[in-house]
Amino acid sequence: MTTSKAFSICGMCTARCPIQVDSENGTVKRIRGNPHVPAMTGVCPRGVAGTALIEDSERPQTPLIRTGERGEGKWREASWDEALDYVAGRLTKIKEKYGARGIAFSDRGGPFRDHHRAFLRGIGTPNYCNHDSSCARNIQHAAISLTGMGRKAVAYDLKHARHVVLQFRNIFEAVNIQEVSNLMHAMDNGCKLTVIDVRANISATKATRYLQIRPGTDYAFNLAVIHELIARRLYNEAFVQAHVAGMNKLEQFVKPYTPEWAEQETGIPATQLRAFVKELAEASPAVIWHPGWMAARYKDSFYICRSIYTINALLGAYGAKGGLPFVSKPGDVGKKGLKSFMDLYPKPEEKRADGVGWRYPQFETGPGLLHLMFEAMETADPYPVKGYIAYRHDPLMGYPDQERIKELWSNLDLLVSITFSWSDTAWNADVVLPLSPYLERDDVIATKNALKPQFFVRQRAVAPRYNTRADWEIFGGLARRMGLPDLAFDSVEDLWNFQLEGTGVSIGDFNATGMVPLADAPIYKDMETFKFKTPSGKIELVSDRLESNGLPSLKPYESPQSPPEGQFRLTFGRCILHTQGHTVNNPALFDKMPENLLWINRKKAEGIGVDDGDTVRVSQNGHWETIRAKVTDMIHPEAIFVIHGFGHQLAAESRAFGKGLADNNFMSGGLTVWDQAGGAVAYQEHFVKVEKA
Ligand SMILES: Nc1nc2c(c(=O)[nH]1)N[C@H]1C(S)=C(S)[C@@H](COP(=O)(O)OP(=O)(O)OC[C@H]3O[C@@H](n4cnc5c(=O)[nH]c(N)nc54)[C@H](O)[C@@H]3O)O[C@H]1N2
Ligand SMILES: Nc1nc2c(c(=O)[nH]1)N[C@H]1C(S)=C(S)[C@@H](COP(=O)(O)OP(=O)(O)OC[C@H]3O[C@@H](n4cnc5c(=O)[nH]c(N)nc54)[C@H](O)[C@@H]3O)O[C@H]1N2
Ligand code: SF4
Ligand SMILES: [Mo]
Repeated sequence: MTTSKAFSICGMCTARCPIQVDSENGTVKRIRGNPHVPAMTGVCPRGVAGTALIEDSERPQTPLIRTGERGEGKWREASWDEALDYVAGRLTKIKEKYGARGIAFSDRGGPFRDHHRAFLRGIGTPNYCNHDSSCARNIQHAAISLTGMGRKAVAYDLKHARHVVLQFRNIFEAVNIQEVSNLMHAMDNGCKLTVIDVRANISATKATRYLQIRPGTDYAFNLAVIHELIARRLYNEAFVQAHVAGMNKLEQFVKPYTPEWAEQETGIPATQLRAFVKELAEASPAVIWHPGWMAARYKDSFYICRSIYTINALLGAYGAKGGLPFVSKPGDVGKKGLKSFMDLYPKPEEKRADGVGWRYPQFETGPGLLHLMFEAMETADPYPVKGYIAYRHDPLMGYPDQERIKELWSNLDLLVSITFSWSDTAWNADVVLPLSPYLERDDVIATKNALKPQFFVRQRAVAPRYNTRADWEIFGGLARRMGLPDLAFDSVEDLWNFQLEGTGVSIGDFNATGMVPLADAPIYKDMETFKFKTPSGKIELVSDRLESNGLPSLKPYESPQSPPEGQFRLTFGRCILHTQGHTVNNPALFDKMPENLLWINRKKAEGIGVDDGDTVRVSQNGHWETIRAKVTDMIHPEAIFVIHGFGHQLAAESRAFGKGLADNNFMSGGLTVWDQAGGAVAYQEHFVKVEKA
C-alpha cells in the first residue's frame, strides 16, 4: 500500500482554507485542516465533500464541443488537442476581425489569477472581468473612496476583538474556518457579538444582541449610530484628530438622523440603538463592524458600506489590535514577491468595453463590471465583443435575468466555459473545457497578504480520474497556440520555478507545511506614522473623486418602497451545506440538503393560509416556481428568504434537477438595476407574490 500526504487549499468555496489531504493507493482517505496553520481546527461539511466531488460521475469528464443549438445539450467529445486548437483558432479569428479587445473573460477573482490574467494581457485584451459586481464591489469601492485602499488592505483581527458587529454578514454559515475559530476564541474571552439581519440566522443564535431590521433600511440605522457617536462624543477623538478629515461635514450631515427617526424606518427601538452604541464605544478600538461580503443587495449598498467603514474609523478600529489592522505584503517585510506572469506583457491601453475607467471614471478598472460587459456584447458600444471565456464562473445563475443574458450572449461568436461541474453557463457554451477538481490539480503559487504574509501552494493530492486538466495546463495550451510560449510550461515545477525566481524560496521549502511564511510573527503597523492612500493621507469622509464624478460623499437617506399588498421583498443568502450553485448536485451534500425552503413570517403566512411545510407558489412577471415554506417568527414580515443556488434545470444533473427554487429567476430586468455609486447589481430590489400552491 502506498500512502501520501499533500498540502492543499480547499476549493469547495472561496474561503480557501489550508488543508492536509491523506491518500492511499491514489484514493483520498481523509481531508483535514492543515495542522500547521493556527485556528485551522477542521474543515466544514463542504470541505469533507471534496471526495464526493472527485467521485461524481455527473461532471464534465472530457472536452466537449457543441453540435446542436446553444443550450440544447448536444455535444461531441473531443481530445484536448482538438478542443484547444478549436478555441485558439476561434479566438485568433476574432482577434483578426475585431482586434484582441473583442475577447472578454471573467473569473471568480482570488489569489490564483496571475497566469490566466497574463494570458489575456498577452493576447492584448483589456476586457478581464471578475464576478465582483455580483458580490463585493460596493465594499471595495466604499473602502477605496474613504481610504484610497481596497477592502483587503485590512485584516479582521477577530481573535482579539471585544465587540464584533455583523450586518448582512452571516459568519457562522458563510464560514471561513479560521475566522470562526478566532471569533469563538474571542467570545470565550468576553467578546460581544451583535447581529443586524432581516432574519435570525445561525450567527444571530450565538449573538449577544440580535437586531431584526426592516429590509432595505440598514443605511438609516447606521446614520443614527453615527449621529449617536458624535452627539454623545463617544467616538475616539485622538484617532479622528490624527486620521480623519471631514468631521465637521459629517456632524452637520447626521444631525437629523436621530435614533428616534431611525426607529421609524428600521423598526429597531431607539433605546436598543443607544445601548448598543454605548457598548461599542466601551469596547473600542478592539471593535470590528464587518463591512459585509455579499453586499450587492440594494441601490444604496455602497453608502451602507461607507457608513460601516466610517463607524470603524470613528471608533479608532483602523490599525488596532482586535480591530482592522493593516496587512503586510512581501515588500513591506523586506521580502521579494513572486515573479509575475502578468509583468511579461504590457498592460493593454485600449479602453474597456464595459466603460469602467472612462465612461465610469469613479470605478476601479482592474476587474470591471461584468453586467456592463454583457451589455456591450449587444450594443457593440464602444466596440464589438465577440468572444467570451467564463472561467470558474456561472453568470447564468449568478446574475439576474438568465433569459436576458442569453439574448446578450447570442451576439457572441465563441462562448467557452472552463469548469469542474456542470452549470447553466457550461450547458449554454460552445466549448466546455473540464477542469480537474482542486484535489486533482496543482495551482500556481499564491501570496497571502496578511498580518503575517506568506506564500502558499495547492498541491494535487491524487491524479485526475477523468480526462480533465489543471488551469495552468489549459491556459498554457491556449498560450502555446496563440504565440505566447512564455506561458506554456511542460511541468508544474517549471512553472513554480519561474514564480520563485529571485525570492530565495525553493519548491522544497513548501514541503514541510504547504506554505512559506515571510515574517516571524504577526505585524501590527504603527499608526503614529501611518498614512492612508488618499491625497491628504487621512480617511476622507468627503471624497473629491466621488464629488467630481457627480456622486455625493454623504448621501441623504431615501426610504425604500414597501412591498405592495400580497408581495414580499425577496432576500437570499448562504447555508453551511452548500456553496452557491455548484454543490447542489454533489452526491454527499445533496443527500444532506436536497432543496431550499422559503422562510416566511408566521403572521404573513397565516394571512395567506400557509402552514409550515406547505408548498407555496412564488411568482413575478408571469414566471412562477414552487417551494416548501418554513414558517417562522424569526424573519421580518416584509421579507421572504431562500438559500441561493437551487432550482437547477439541467438534464446532466440528475440529483439537483428540479429541486427547490432559483431566487435568480425572480429578478426580472435585474441586470439594469445596479448601484450607480458602488457598481454592483442590486439583487434585493425585487418583489414577489407568494400564495398557497
Ligand atoms: N440570486 C443570487 N445571485 C447571486 C448570489 C445570490 O446569493 N443570489 N450570490 C452572488 C455571489 S456572492 C457570488 S460570489 C456569485 C457566485 O457566482 P459563481 O461564481 O458563478 O458561482 P459558483 O457556483 O461558485 O461557481 C460557478 C462555477 O464555477 C465552477 N467552479 C467552482 N470552483 C471552481 C474552480 O476552482 N475552478 C474552476 N475552473 N471552476 C470552478 C463551478 O463548477 C460552477 O460551475 O453569485 C452571485 N449571484
Ligand atoms: N457555506 C457557505 N459559505 C460561503 C459561501 C457559500 O455559498 N456557502 N459563499 C461565499 C461567498 S461567494 C460569499 S460572497 C460569502 C457571503 O457571505 P455573507 O454575506 O455573510 O452571507 P449571506 O448569507 O449571503 O448574507 C448574510 C446575511 O444577510 C442577510 N440579509 C439579507 N438582506 C438583508 C438586509 O437588507 N439587511 C441586513 N442587515 N441583512 C440582510 C441574510 O439574511 C443573511 O443572513 O459567503 C462565502 N462563504
Ligand atoms: S469553509 Fe469549508 S468549503 Fe470553504 S474552503 Fe473552508 S473547508 Fe473548504
Ligand atoms: Mo460572493
